[in-house]
Amino acid sequence: MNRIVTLDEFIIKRQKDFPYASGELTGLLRDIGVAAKIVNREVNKAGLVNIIGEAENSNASGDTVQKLDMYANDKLIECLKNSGECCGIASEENEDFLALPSVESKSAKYVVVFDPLDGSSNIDVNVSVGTIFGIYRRKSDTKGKVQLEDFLQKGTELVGAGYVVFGTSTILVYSTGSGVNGFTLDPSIGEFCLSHKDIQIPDRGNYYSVNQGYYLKFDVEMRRYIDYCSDLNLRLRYIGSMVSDIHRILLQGGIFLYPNTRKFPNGKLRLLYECNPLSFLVEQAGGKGINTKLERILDMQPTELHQRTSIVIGSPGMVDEMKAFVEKYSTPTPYVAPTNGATTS
Ligand code: AHM
Ligand code: MG
Repeated sequence: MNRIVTLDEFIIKRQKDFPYASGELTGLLRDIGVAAKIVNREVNKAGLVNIIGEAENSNASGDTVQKLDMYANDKLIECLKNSGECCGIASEENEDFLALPSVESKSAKYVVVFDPLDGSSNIDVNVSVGTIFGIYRRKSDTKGKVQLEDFLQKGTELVGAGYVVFGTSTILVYSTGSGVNGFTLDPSIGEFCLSHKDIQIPDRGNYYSVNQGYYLKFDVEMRRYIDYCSDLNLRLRYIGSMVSDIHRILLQGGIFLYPNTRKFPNGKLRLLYECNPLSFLVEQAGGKGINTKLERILDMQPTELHQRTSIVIGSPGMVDEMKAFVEKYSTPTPYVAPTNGATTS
């Protein structure tokens, strides 16, 4: 029988591979693992809320029943606050970032960005949801308070990122920039155990993932590409939790698209909380992530915390092919005649 490797053992072993590592990132990852177990416990019993008795937002003991996404948000903040390794947090659920007080007068050097429960519209119907996180080294002076600039860093500056999918089993996938590994929670021992070692995304896959209900609202080149996927008999899979769709694509190959629509001219998904961490992981596994302007997601300079972007992400061969479609079919910028009397050649 193979010996089980737990998430904690794995993280510590990885730290030993870096002789100058101080253990702070290690501590942070372990704290995120703990938060994931707490959220998992609550997600698993979400369906029981109605049986236990949800009246006027109160449960049987009179406590206020929180929406699960807010619960996950609070638990992550709590764990990171107590960790002492993190000086600031930005969450999809909070308007502004939070500066955390130092623990034992220690000045922490990392900030964490996260989407506490991605795909939360799926919770009530027992469909997979997930937590996404990204870790940056702070840029501002560690003596002062954390600043907005500490969060508005390009994805290329990520020192680590990951997600937890609460699906048929609970899986935590993370990378600190040297490969991607996945850990499945064994509920009988309460440990995440290494189950997906050194994940490599296939060059192509049989799946495409897009909300085809918006087809008529996409730009023409995107519609052509989606028609092409359908012509190839690729299988359409769209869960409505990006993290779950990306998990399948990471393991089996494929492409995920959330292009700009008329309602969301810059795309819907959040650069900081969803697109950057997932692009970091997909790139670490050999894949690609770009926007519909064909810019690499990780190279985008964020200008605000809740910035949105379009995204095309997944198997490298398929993202390149989509890129070729956009280049071929996108409408050329219309010629504007000079108005100042200057002549053109
Ligand atoms: P959320 O973070 O509020 O849950 O929204 C993000 C989710 C993604 O997980 C998913 O891919 C997308 O929104 C679904 O949006 P739509 O219903 O427009 O297809
Ligand atoms: Mg989300």
